[in-house]
This record gives sequence, C-alpha cells and structure tokens, in this order.
Amino acid sequence: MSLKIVAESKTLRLEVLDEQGRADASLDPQIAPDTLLKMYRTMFEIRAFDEVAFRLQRQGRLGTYPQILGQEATQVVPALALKPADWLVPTYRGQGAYYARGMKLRYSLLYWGGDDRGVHFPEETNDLIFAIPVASHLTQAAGLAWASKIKKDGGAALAYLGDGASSKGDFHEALTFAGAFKLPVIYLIENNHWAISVPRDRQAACETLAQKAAGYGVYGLQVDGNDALAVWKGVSEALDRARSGEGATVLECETYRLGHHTTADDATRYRSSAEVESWKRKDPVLRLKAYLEGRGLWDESREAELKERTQKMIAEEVRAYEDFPPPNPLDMFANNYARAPWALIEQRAELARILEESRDLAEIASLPPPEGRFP
Ligand SMILES: Cc1ncc(C[n+]2csc(CCOP(=O)(O)OP(=O)(O)O)c2C)c(N)n1
Ligand SMILES: [Mg+2]
Repeated sequence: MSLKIVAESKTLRLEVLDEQGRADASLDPQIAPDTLLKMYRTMFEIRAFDEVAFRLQRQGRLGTYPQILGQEATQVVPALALKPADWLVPTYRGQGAYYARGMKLRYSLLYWGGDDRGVHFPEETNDLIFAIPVASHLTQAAGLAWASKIKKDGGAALAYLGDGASSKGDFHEALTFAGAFKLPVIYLIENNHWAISVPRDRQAACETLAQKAAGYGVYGLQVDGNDALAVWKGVSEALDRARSGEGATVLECETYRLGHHTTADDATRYRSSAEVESWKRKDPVLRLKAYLEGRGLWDESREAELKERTQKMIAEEVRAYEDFPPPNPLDMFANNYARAPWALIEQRAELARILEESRDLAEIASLPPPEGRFP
C-alpha cells in the first residue's frame, strides 16, 4: 500500500509591461521596431473602427455588433504573430484578428450588416469564418492542426475562445485530442471575465483557465492579455513549440470586455461601473503607446497623423459598405453544400419563382444575379 504523488503541475503567469507601459528588461521579447509599430497601429485602428461600428448600429445602419473594446492586444497581436499559411480560427468577437490578417473592414461591416458577402478573406491567408455556436470551432482547429502534422507542412492553427467557451464539452474533446496527438495548435482563451452576464468565477472553480491544460498533457500559460508584449511572447513561444513537434498550448490571456457583450446587451444590469473603471487603468492600447514613447519610437505628432489617416480609412470603409449593391436573396442557399439536399433545391426554386413573378417591383428587378455556388 502506498500513497504518493504521481503527477504535479504548476501554472506560470507572464507580465512584461506594467500599467505605465514600462517593460521588465529581462522578459522583454525584443520585438523588431517595425513589428511593434504595426502592432500599435493595428490596435489603434481597430479601436477606432469598433467605436464607429457601435455608433452605426445605434443609428440603425448595422445589425448586432460585438465590440472588442479593451481586448485589442489579445485580438491583434496573436494574429500578427502567425504566418499567412497558418490557420486562424476565431470567434464572433474576431474582427481585430481578421483585420490584423489583412481583411478589409468593409467586410466586417457587411457581415454584421447581415450580408454573407462579408465572409471575404485575403487570398494568401488561411482564415476560417467563425461559428456562432460557442466552442464548436475548437475540434475543427484540432483537425486543421492534425492535417498540418500529417502533411508536415510546418503550419499551426490558432483558435480563439472565450472564458465561457472553455467550460464547454467541445473544449474537453478538442484538448483531449490535441494533447494525445501532440498537435500544432494554440487554444488562446480571451478571458474577458464575462460570458454575457455570467462572471468568470461561476464558470470554473480553478484559479486559472490555463491550468486546465495540465489535465490534457498540454502546456498551459497565463499572460496579462492587456500587455501586448506578454501576448506576443506567449504566442511566439507557443508557435515555436507547435512547429518543433512539442504539441499544443493553452494560452490564457487575462483581459476585460469594456463594452457590452454585443449591442443587444446592457452590461450595466449585471456589473458595477467600479469594476469597469478599474480595468480602464490597464488599457492595452495606452500601455503599448507609453512603451513605444519610452523607446523613442512614437510621439504626439505621429499619433495625430495616425488618427487622421485612420479616420479617413474608416470613413472610406463605411462608404464602401453602404455602397454595396443589395444581395440577391437566392444567395442565402449558396456555399453550404457540395451537393444540395432536395429540400433546399425545392425551396430555392420556389423563391426563384416568387422573385420572377415580382419582377415588376423595381427593387427586386434591379437585384444583381446570384453569385454563390449552389450545386
Ligand atoms: C452553443 C451556444 N450556446 C449559447 C450561445 C449564446 N451565447 C453567445 S455568446 C455567449 C457567451 C460566450 O462567452 P465567452 O466564451 O466568454 O466569450 P465572449 O463573448 O465573452 O467573448 C453565449 C452563451 C451560443 N451562441 N452558442
Ligand atoms: Mg468571455
């Protein structure tokens, strides 16, 4: 008879920048100045976009919109660390990651305006459209990573998920598989402290979400998600581990959702303004800006120039979004199946007949022809 320790694990937390944007020199990942500036500009631009998109929704010019305010570092920095051929597998709160990969903002507007032509990624990147069912993409990311491993193409998959999503069965299935098969995949948890109105401490009893990794034989790390340098270092090391055959990583990025869950939510009903204010002091954009200023890479005149350029760029994207011709309703059936099931074929034919018969209505007659693939 014996009772002995057969497994032990510990979970580390990485912080590089303090709240004033000063770096711990021993942990500074020494990112090239061009990359640092790209990070900052992208985070600045997506924050400005987020504000504009929120207002467009309030003016009735956009459907539901999920803000990423406060999560700019966790959104942008990991996506910038990827190679184009790596797989990006985001959530619905993913417009920052898509933008960092090169997708024009007009497509995010189009998508959240209810038009699936917004699913439009650059040719050279491997980006997946997100799934609205929470966590359903996690096993898909494992599958993509497995394919990369079998093909030995040196690729990796980066799946984003929320703190709430890490409580779902899909997380368990994906991590079991990713651990057992040593897959080149990163599960990046954007712990923004809330899953709509459910707080982090009601989702799981463990102190960190990163430590869940240990149960799957996967490396887990928690980083300050409002610290762009810590996020970069955590993701870069996870990518190195993936590419060198060491397997998967769970990277918990601790951040905070400063806005509502979506424009359909009112966060003031379930959380205090004191809590929100305390997180504003850890603002990821301002901290990176202070760091850049400290290194002599940034100043107020560059900031003013960036602001002006950003406003023009976003105005142009909004114009392009609102100038899109209306979609043909027949396209709602497209792009889903390699071979369409009979029920859809019949429904599509019925809609085509209705549209045909209504041709006298100027609005319908002026529709563009269907574009999507309907086999
Ligand atoms: C399977 C499923 N259940 C419930 C929902 C409704 N829902 C949408 S977002 C969300 C909360 C997700 O929280 P979290 O994973 O923390 O991500 P966050 O929205 O905070 O980024 C829920 C319950 C859904 N979309 N899919
Ligand atoms: Mg959340």
